[in-house]
Amino acid sequence: MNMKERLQELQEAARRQIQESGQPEKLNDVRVAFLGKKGELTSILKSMKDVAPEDRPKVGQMVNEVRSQIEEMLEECKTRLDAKMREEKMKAEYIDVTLPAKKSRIGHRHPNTIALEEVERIFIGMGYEVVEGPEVEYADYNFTKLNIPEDHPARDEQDTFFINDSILLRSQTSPVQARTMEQGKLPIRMIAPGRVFRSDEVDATHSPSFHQIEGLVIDRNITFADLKGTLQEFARELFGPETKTKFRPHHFPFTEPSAEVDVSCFKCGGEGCRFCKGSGWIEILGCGMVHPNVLRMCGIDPEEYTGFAFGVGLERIALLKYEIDDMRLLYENDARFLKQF
Ligand code: 2NL
Repeated sequence: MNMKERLQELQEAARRQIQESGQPEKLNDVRVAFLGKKGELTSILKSMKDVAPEDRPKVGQMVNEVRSQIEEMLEECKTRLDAKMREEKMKAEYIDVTLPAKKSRIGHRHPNTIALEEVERIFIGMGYEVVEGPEVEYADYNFTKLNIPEDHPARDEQDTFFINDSILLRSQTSPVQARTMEQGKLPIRMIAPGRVFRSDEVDATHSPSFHQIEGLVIDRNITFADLKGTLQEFARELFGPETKTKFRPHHFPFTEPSAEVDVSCFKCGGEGCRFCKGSGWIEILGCGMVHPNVLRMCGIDPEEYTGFAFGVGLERIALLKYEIDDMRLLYENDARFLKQF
């Protein structure tokens, strides 16, 4: 067999093996078998010494042509195999993006937070600012500046958590308002929401730590009529447009005159039901005209400025609005309870 025939046969054998390889690894074996150091083509090159010297350039050229033919076939086959592999991979890893997704289970707001944000929304709508302050306070801000002197029974009544003689856990959020008044920027239209502390036993309506929202308006010519109108509007927005309010005289040391506010029962509309214990009214907050002593102690001239203030218990609002009958449920954080609101 002459050189040309050997080379043709070799090329043919390579073509067949390349076609049959089917996998990139096998294809590599074929490359080694034909083009490698100990491969078929190399051994042909080694037998060049048997070729007549005048034929060597021609035979050399043929060898090179066969080499590049085989390389080309290898390359083309590799491209084809890679494409096939990729396609198979795509099929195997196919994701149906139209399938329904796994429901992500996110939490949601606590009923206290829902109620707080509702109250904030109402007052922000009336032009109020939301202001926060420290939970650990000076007795001075918590009591003295609010017209509750050293020997006043309210200091005992409120059963306060004292840290020392002059520092305590605030028993109301009014110290935030006292601090705001002291800053001297008037007029003031603010609410102060936040955690407060009183040394109470835990039961269905009491907790040693609960939340209050207090409101304060200070300007020239603020009257009890402004107080009534504001709280009437607040009650309507919170409990519905049919809600009526009733202001009953009351006493707070920091306001004069003072009142407690009842709203008509939003369950029975005032007829009397189990919810309002037959009276048709539900007590929701305390309020009054800021006492001149408070204004004076906070650096405001009571001859020039007047104001009103009010305080509501956040938990009380949440319990009423969501018809929860035990305050303790609000603190247990049982997800089965919380997810109902
Ligand atoms: C209630 C009663 C009230 C205030 C809080 C207040 C604050 C300042 C001056 C005057 Cl800085 N008053 N706050 C006034 C009246 C009542 O809360 O029963 N809260 C649950």
